Amino acid sequence: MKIFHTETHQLHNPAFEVFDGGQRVPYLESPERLERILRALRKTDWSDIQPPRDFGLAPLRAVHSDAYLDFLATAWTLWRAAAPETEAASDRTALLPATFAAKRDQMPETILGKAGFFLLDLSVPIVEGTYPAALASANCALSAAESISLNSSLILHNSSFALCRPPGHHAGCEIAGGYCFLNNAAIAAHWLTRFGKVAILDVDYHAGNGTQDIFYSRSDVLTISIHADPAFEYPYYAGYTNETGAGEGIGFHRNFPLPAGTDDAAYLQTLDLALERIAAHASSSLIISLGVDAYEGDPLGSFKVTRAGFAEIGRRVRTLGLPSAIIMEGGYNTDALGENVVAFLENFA
Ligand code: SP5
Ligand code: ZN
Repeated sequence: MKIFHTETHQLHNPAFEVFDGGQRVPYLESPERLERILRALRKTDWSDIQPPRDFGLAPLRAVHSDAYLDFLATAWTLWRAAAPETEAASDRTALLPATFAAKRDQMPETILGKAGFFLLDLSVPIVEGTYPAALASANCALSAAESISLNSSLILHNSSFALCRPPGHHAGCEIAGGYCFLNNAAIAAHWLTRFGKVAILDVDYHAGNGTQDIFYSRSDVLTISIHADPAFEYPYYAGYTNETGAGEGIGFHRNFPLPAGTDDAAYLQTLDLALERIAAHASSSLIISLGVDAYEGDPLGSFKVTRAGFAEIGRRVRTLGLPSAIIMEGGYNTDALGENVVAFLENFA
């Protein structure tokens, strides 16, 4: 399997995030996550790991607004430049606002004001290397999309994996959140629409609110998310059953919220419904947002999906028989992360 990966992700390494309850904790979405997955992949005999190609900004501009991309590109420099001369450099290790936009019809002038506008929560501190790392992550997803195609067609039954971070599925058209800055899966999916209809299946434990936002009014990209019920879990304000698309896109978004404690059997039952909807879409390719935070031992999750569960989820998704680009999202049990990802991917190797 072609796997796209670069060390550039290491540049995004904030010292902390702020948890619900106010604790400042070490950043869970850490470079170590990918190191652990890489180690597990190197032990297999089917991993062909290569660096991504640079696709430039055009594929990003197709899903994110110019104002947002411009913010990400300049945020760190502007934030450092705004520091008073008397301030110690150590007081400004990240750009993280404390005020957020409840309404989005005014754009403040200062970088701090803009940060509150473009960030959703306290899990997306911007550091010096955030933008280059996010670009590299998107290029891994685009390279994975490109690798399931050849000249002007898709290669049947072919699969690829983007081993990338920061993840993407919480990033909307012009908002970062939930460790995500650029929506890698959405960028790859839009790129693949040149070959026909696309489906996105999001199995991360959290609702894919960013992906939902980006394709909500479109019928060419079907978006399906299976996740913890937002009534009790992040991202709280999207991911409900009654959100099914708007305008042209009505019927082309589906959420499958599940309760805390969801085990393999309950998860797989819902997966089968999701796969039926995807089969009916008759897309020419599939993007899988692969988070493994539904794992029973995940520090952010409440589900009880096992390693064997991930293997079975992968096996059933594979039965769709679609050219598939698998994009890495969440998963925070670093000890189990590599083996869980391999258990899923093996079906596609
Ligand atoms: C890509 C991805 O998986 N993003 C997840 C972002 C979740 N952020 C919410 C963090 C809430 C922390 N709550 C602490 C509960 C510890 N048991
Ligand atoms: Zn997640």
